[in-house]
Amino acid sequence: MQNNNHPNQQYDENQIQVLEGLEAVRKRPGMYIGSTGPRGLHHLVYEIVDNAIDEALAGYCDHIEVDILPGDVIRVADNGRGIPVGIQHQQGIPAVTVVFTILHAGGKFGGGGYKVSGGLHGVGASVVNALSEWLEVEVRDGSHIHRQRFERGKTVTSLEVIGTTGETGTTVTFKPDYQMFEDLHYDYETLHTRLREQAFLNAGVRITLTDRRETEPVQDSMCYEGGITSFVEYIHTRKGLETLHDEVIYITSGDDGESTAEVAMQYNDSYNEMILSFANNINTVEGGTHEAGFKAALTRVMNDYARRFGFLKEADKALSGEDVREGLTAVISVKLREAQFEGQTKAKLGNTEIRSLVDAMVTEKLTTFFEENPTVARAIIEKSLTASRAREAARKARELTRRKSALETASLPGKLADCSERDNVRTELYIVEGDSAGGSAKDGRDRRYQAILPLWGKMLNVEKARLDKVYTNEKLLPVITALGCGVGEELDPSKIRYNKVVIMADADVDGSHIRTLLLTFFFRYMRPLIELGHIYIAQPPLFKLTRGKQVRYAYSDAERDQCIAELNPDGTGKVEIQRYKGLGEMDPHQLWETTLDPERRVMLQVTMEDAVKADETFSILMGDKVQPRKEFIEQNAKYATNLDI
Ligand code: TTJ
Repeated sequence: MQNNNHPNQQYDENQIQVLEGLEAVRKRPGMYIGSTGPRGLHHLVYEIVDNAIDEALAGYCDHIEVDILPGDVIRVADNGRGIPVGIQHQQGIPAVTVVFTILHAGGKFGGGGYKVSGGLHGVGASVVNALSEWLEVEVRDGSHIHRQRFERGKTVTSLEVIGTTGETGTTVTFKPDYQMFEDLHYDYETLHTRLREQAFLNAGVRITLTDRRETEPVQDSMCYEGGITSFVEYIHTRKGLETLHDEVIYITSGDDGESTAEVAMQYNDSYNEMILSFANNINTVEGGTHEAGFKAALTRVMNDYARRFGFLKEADKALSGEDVREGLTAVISVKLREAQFEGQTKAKLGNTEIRSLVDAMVTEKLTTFFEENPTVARAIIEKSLTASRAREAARKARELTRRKSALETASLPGKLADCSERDNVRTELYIVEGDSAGGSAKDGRDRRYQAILPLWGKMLNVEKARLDKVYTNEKLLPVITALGCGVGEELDPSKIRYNKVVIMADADVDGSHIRTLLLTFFFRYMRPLIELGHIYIAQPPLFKLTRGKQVRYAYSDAERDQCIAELNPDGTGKVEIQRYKGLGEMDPHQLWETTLDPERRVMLQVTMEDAVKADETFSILMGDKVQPRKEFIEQNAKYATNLDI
């Protein structure tokens, strides 16, 4: 009789399980890494680096090296204890092999570090293995160097000793599989930004990124002893913002074994709030309980202090959340055992216990900080009081505009060419920069469900403007009234008059500015419309290619070349190439064919991530501090098209 625990049989069963598991990853890669585009490709690196960071957080590693090798091969090395090479009894194979071949095995072996779960994060090294043409792991255990190689998730060499060493650590080298990804190119800046963020979030861990694809290597080594405090300082320096008080306020709950929370915050002299929140080092773009707890506590502490020390008199209205967050930059980082991620993009923390943890921590420690630093407290409270007064003035200005527009025949903007359908299921609003493009769009559209709003007037500098200016601005007010769903605190997304709101601007610098302006405006004052997926960006073609009666439109240089090849396969005929410099060059029919017709147009749905990027770009482009703007433009000159969202 065969024993169920017979090692060979168990090994066979495991092999089957392994193959089925990793096969599932290759069948539906998107389910495991979100996409097979550039985001998914870069996600592979984060997935591996996360494992090394866990080892660092457990206190056994202080340096992580990430190398981009020729051929876009990635190598991640740490100086931790090394993944265990001993036989894991449950599986009957070495633990390191388990890590790379069994789905969801992760790199955790009981205790140490926090378990990351949910969303696309922490799917594990086996997913990276499954999606790599090949992957090699090397473990240094202080005496031997062990190595194992896999191809497309399958073990091709058993774990072998290949040498001796006095060092400890783990090195993972992999080449993403061209059968799985559309584009295998790694973008240095994308990795740099993300790894810098990880260095801020994990104080004291050194992360070195090196690009070795060209003969001359490019390198950034990042280590921040100050952690998230350094993060806040970095944001203010990079944006060139003047701070209201010298020191970043840092608050932490300490580690109770279950979870930790930390907040770093500092006020600047702008009018914007920037709260970045993280749960288990994952950027929670949609916020969640940690952010809610922080905001609730901040509002309470500020009001209590303002009342207690007479900044607010009995008859005065309380400071609102928006008042106390004006000009605030804050980084919130929580680490917990079983993070639950919710929301549209799984980027919202759901654990309810974290709300009270952060709320209690901020209430207690910020109150103490204010009591011990009355000068700082005073500067912050006075800024909030000013914000409160400005908001009150804004409300009055808004009422005035409302009354004014009620007197006009219709409350819709005069330049709006509305659609005939009133039900907002199918309706679309095209916001068009420039009168000539607006004219073509009006004539080319399907007027049953497509409305056109041409924008005019000077560009508004939102960075310097207060809400009252936004409400009365000639450029933005027509957008607010055309959408009909209110703005700011009074926004009611269910009242929106159009299902899709499409920003349509030229593919040049001015067009890029107007897109950034509108996205920033939506992000700051109508954020739920982005979250609900109402906002789009039109993609007009860049080229028209004609051969005889055949016409093609191309949206990029690459596509242009492809179209030329298709129109002219034998290279004998002549293809006429027209480059569209602006939407104004298209006649109504062309505009319909390329940009308006739902059957043929190319449109991008704006994500919160796009909006955050626009907001940052905007702050840097429009901010009144010249230095970082200059640097930013210089740094991004070669990425001019990346800037354009
Ligand atoms: C687990 O507990 C015993 C000692 O080793 C711990 C461990 O797993 N350490 C570890 C894993 N260090 N580094 C890793 C690791 C590093 C990379 C680059 C990739 C992966 C999958 C794991």
